[in-house]
Amino acid sequence: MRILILGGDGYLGWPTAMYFSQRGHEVAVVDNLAKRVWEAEMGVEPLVPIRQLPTRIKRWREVSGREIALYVGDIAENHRFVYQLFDDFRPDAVVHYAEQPSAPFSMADREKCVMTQRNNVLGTLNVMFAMRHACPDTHIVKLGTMGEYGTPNIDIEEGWLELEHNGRKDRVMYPKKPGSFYHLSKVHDSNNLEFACRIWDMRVTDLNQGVVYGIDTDETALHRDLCTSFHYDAVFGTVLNRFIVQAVLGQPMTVYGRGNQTRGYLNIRDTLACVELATLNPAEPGEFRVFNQFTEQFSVNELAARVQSVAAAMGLAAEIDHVENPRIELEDHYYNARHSALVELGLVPHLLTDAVLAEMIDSVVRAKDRIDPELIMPRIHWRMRSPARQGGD
Ligand code: NAD
Ligand code: USQ
Repeated sequence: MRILILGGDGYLGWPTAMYFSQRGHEVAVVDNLAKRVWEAEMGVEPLVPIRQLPTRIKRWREVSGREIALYVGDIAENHRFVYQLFDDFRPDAVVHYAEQPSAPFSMADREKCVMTQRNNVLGTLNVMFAMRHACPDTHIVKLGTMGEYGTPNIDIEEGWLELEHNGRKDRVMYPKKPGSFYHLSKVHDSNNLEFACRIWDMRVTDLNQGVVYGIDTDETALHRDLCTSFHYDAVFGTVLNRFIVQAVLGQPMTVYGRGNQTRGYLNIRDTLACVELATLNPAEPGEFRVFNQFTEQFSVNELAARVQSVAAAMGLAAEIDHVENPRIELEDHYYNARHSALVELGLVPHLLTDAVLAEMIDSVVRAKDRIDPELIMPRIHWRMRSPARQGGD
């Protein structure tokens, strides 16, 4: 297949590009390198330096003998670039990762909130319109997030809900209660894509992905220049990746609040497997298909305890600290989310075993000298101060 990866310089996009390339697909990546700018703006760096995208592609060619095509451009702000891209590459499938992915970043101030929603929502709209023009039958696999649902007090279904009201029945999109302006941007995307399915017969799979953890995939492990960007800072780092780094550093793990916040999690290797399953089994024309993409659910306390126990077995005395929660989120709540569609398509999950945790700890130990302890504590709070007190907006 001809597969276009939007956001191909990112944590998930780059390993996905190599994964499909390794399996004989014709792959092109698109990125405007914005994440590298946002990192610079926030003063953070991935744990291990990552090569420039053209260098990674060159190294991949040397290591695998395979080509990955590159398009550098902004899908949100440059619609002409997007139209040209689709006219030129004519993909059979599009995997869309190209968004600002951090909840804390989107909550920092007005500018970052607006930038996040503008970038994410307009990028997806430009892609929809360009696909309608150049390749209306192409399937789009869009990365959404489990956080679109929030933590409702009822079971979470896969995207849709059968409703009975005053004696009548309907099938509606599952109600959303997201917890940040970033997560909200994904809700807006889902609504726009579902509408495009209804009016243009687009084929869409919305992957409501849980929190991803992990450092290596089979392809990133082939050469150190192929590694992907692993963040542990309080802006772009996700919770398990952060806890591993904190354990290695000997700094207490930062459980926010009471720590009973429960989420769906998956290994980065399963992200690739799920995206492949969705791509090889496309949605029908007019179908807005939603998969909840995670393999296990844990509370933050459970994750911290797991890391602590594996670290102890490796001679690392990891402590757990309950720090003030910088977010506004339920800390004690019901959580039961269905996630059977991908398993029915054949997903065999990589679960969070002690061996997986030990492998991650080992990798981080090798890069321990590069950890900057200053980047650990959260500085962005959901309870924004008033502009007058903050001296800005
Ligand atoms: P990432 O920031 O590492 O990758 C996103 C890439 O998209 C970056 O390289 C960035 O430069 C690029 N990009 C952003 N806006 C762009 C634009 N307008 N034009 C072109 N390129 C643009 O993020 P990630 O962790 O790899 O996440 C990828 C996707 O998966 C995101 O949509 C994110 O919301 C979603 N997701 C991630 C996780 C996770 O735990 N990492 C979980 C659920 C969903
Ligand atoms: N948390 C802590 N301590 C930390 C960091 C986080 O207790 O040091 C808690 C948070 O309060 C939250 C949970 O861990 O309750 C998850 O936080 P996270 O930062 O790992 O994940 P989140 O902000 O939800 O965002 C990440 C990705 C995002 C993706 C989302 C999937 O950055 O791109 O959409 O995971 S989901 O959470 O399912 O919506």
